[in-house]
Amino acid sequence: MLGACVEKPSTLERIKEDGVLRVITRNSPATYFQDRNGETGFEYELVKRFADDLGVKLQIETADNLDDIFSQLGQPNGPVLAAAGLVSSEQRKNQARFSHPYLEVTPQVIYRNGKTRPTNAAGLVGKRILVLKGSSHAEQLAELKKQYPGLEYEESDQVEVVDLLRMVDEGQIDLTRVDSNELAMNQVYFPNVRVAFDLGDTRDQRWAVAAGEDNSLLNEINAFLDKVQKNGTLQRLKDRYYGHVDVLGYVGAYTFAQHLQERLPRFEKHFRASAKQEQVDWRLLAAIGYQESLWQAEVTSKTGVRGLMMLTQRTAQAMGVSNRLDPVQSIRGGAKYFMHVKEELDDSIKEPDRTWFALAAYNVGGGHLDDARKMAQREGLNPNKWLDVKKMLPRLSQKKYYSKTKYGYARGGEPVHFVANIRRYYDILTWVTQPQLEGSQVAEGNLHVPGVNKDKPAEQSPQL
Ligand code: BLG
Repeated sequence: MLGACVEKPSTLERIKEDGVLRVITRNSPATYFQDRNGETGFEYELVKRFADDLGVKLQIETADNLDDIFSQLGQPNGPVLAAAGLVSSEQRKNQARFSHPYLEVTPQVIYRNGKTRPTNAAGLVGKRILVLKGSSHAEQLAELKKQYPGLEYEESDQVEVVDLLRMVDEGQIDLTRVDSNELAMNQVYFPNVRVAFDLGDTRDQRWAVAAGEDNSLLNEINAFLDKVQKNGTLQRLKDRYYGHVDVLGYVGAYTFAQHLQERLPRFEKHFRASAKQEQVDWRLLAAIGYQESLWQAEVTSKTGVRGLMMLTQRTAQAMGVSNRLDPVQSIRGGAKYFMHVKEELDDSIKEPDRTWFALAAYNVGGGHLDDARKMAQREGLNPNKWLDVKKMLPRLSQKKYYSKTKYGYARGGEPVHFVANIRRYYDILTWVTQPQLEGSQVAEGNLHVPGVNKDKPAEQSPQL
């Protein structure tokens, strides 16, 4: 019998047999962390889709630094795939094989607004520079040092990119060098952080598998990456994680970061208290408050709607709010009204869409929202899906459509922007703040960057 000659299973066959894809990554906002729904992050979401396609479970492991990622990838019983914002380099090609690219990034030198801005490599000399140990940034600075012997920099494996940006923001170091996507994601937390200049060529992020001959997994990865590139999934993920600056604009992103530090702390305990009362995520209430008033208590809109949560007179009365300009009353009334409109929604609308519909109703009223849902139904769209109904809402301001509806004209474009902005703020807030802790005291200024604890040295940071 030739039974003894049975071939060793390929890596891909083994993964399918075991039913598990073991992936190594970094615990950082641009890769993998925990948010309100559990595990998340750009790399996590991409690799989760890959595991789903393979029909296997995803098992995430985290390494403290980049060198560890590559050494663990080579272990016989180690993880089979590294998805950690990696860029291939000559040095790394001996340790691993890299996939097709999925994200283009540009290395950028970061400085603090108000300090002298270096504009080229020579401007790095004489500055306090800190970068991630073992990173391609460190590798390239080592190269630059040959040309500029006066260039000094430090490497650390005790920090993540968020720490580096925070240290620049707070003036503890002069400069760092990070990839453009990491800055894009973090810009909204650090108002003083600015790009000095792009240093180096645009590079591609890729997944890595262990060095060797077996191409089974790598081929499958490449086919998957090509597919998500073509079907738009990749673009949607990029927009969700790195699109803040595009959506908010540079000014909007700086402004949000500033307001997060300067305005939110005053109201945070009130958002938390009302959230607890109404059984809703406080960060969603805070996001509504930001959209409505940029966290300002004494505002009045052109249409006479007032206060931090922008209550109409009618809503205020119905919610028992006697002074709309009192932020505590406004937040309480807004929270109560939000939950009220949510409960009024049709049972057929399920989460997460239910939350987006409730936001739209908060802004445009339940009647107009119903009109848009009916329109969706007539168009063969799904009246329970926000993605479909939001296409109909702007029609409520066109006579040929609104004249045939029950509630008539409405500025239907407004709730579409309203919901989109709130979702964006909500995402950002869930990345920077901790969830409402059970029975915790309501604390002020509880801002928190994922993976980093400001009060403790980085090595003691909780693994999220
Ligand atoms: C909302 C009310 C809804 C009301 C709709 O208007 O106000 N929401 C609140 O008071 C919280 O109750 O629905 S209805 O009762 O079914 O009619 C429709 O009238 C508020 C909106 C209006 C909007 N902001 C909260 O999102 C607003 O102020 N728009 C005008 C902006 S500006 O004047 O052009 O700048």
